[in-house]
Amino acid sequence: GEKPAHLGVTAPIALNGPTPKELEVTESLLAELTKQGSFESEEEAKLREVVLSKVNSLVKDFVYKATLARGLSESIAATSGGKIFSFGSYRLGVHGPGADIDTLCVVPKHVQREDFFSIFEAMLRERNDVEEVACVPEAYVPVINTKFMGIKIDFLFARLALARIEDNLVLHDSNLLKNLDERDVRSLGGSRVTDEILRLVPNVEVFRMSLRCIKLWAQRRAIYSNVMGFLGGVAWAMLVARICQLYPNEAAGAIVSRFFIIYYQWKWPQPVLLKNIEEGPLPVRVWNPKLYPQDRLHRMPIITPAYPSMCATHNVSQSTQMIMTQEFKRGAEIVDRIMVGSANWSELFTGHDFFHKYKYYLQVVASSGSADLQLKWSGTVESKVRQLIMKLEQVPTLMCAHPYIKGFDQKSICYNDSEVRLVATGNVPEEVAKRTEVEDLPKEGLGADEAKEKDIEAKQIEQEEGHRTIWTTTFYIGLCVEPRPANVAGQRRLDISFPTTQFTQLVKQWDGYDESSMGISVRHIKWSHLPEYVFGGEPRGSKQAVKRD
Ligand code: 3AT
Ligand code: MN
Ligand code: MN
Repeated sequence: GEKPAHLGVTAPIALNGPTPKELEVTESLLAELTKQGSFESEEEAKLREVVLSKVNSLVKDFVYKATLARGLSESIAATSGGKIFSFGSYRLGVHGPGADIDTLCVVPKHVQREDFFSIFEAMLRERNDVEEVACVPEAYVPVINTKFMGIKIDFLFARLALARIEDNLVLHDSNLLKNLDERDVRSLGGSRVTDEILRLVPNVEVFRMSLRCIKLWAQRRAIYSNVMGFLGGVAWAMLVARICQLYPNEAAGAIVSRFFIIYYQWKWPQPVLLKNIEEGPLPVRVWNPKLYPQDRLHRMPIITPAYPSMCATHNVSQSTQMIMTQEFKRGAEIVDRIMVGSANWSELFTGHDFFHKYKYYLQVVASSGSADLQLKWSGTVESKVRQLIMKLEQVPTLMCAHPYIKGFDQKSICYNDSEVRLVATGNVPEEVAKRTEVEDLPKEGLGADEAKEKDIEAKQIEQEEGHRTIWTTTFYIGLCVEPRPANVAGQRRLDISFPTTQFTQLVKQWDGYDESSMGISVRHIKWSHLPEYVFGGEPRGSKQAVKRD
């Protein structure tokens, strides 16, 4: 058919190119992004290419070996092929120094998923240039996390219903998804979405620079987290891509400016779409609020462009939507001033003030007796925090329950049960604080081995000295309470016992929950009782100096 006149579900808003002023702010944006460390070095970029070419041969080699191991002939093995596709921030071209390379390994039909977690895993482990091989075969999207010549790689696996995987294979055709295992369909999704986003933006370079700016801003403002009900990398990318479609000839500085104005005023729950939602060959659901009541609950729907289209933002709650809207407004105001020359880009990237903002905070502590357990237990609790947020939103006097985007990991040496109890409820006594250290748990599977090593180390100390090591991960939720009406005397009571009890019951329903080795505690504390570590070494400031809601 004929190429459409424009990309996107509507015609562009404007076709003009940048004004001299817009070009100038785009240049200063590039300078600021560079200064803020958004770009990797040339050496690192070259190293990534070397790594990718080695990984590509390794995957072909894996297909060859797995084909022979399945009893097929040497000639079939030699022509079975195999191909890698990158996705995530590296594929989009917006990755920072030290970012991982998300890599999908595509194999022919006779190579099985078990082969990936045995033969391929062994091939990784036997290499001298590979460290930290961690398999997570039971995950929703099964993955091997590793480090190849110092570059982190997440390996996904997809087996297609094809006899051989040619070098020129592309994953665009939805018919490729027919007759596949659900896990293969999900694993292909990340790559198909990333490629589709790139196909749907009019100018990839402009898109990249704009997205770098938005990612940095969202990270600094603590609104970059899909799990906690904000947006993750894919959703931010789609938001930026839509603005690029609406202003196809604009420069990055102008795209960022329109981004804030448009999303501040966006009529949610009107969805953000990069193209019309397609039907396809699978018996799976495609996002459709007319058909599915569940999809009508999405407050800020941002829909992935590759079949089967899904909502990338189903975790957004009333509170997180409110916070993001405030941030869009702040962004619009600052960029307005940048455009007239009365502010610099650095102001946009100023850090959040989450730990200065509220009078009361909820402190959620997940605790356990081993690093390995803590990795899973804290992940489970983290994934349920948004359920707590939604329950808190039902409390009449609570206007907003604002989750912080990450938990704080610590490790405490305890001498007795009473100390253990105090640590597990967030009341770390002064003596125990001296025996407590910040201990970042290896996130996202990478370093499950590392966690086991830590456990062995802790067990040795315990046996020698009779101590117990307690791992804790603490999450914070800022509480915004309705101001007491002037004519009503006395304290406004805030009763959150119901949502917190429901939450602790919910997390304890987890399959792996074990009462004797895991703890969960929720309590509310005043701002002045926040522990020092949340301020990240900065002075916490005086009570008067901060504005709190
Ligand atoms: P970084 O530069 O790596 O921080 P990114 O956007 O590449 O940013 P990730 O590597 O975490 O972020 O994720 C890349 C993609 O992998 C995004 C999403 O499609 C998929 N993905 C990430 N985490 C999960 C998960 N827990 N389950 C399913 N898919 C995931
Ligand atoms: Mn990544
Ligand atoms: Mn990754």
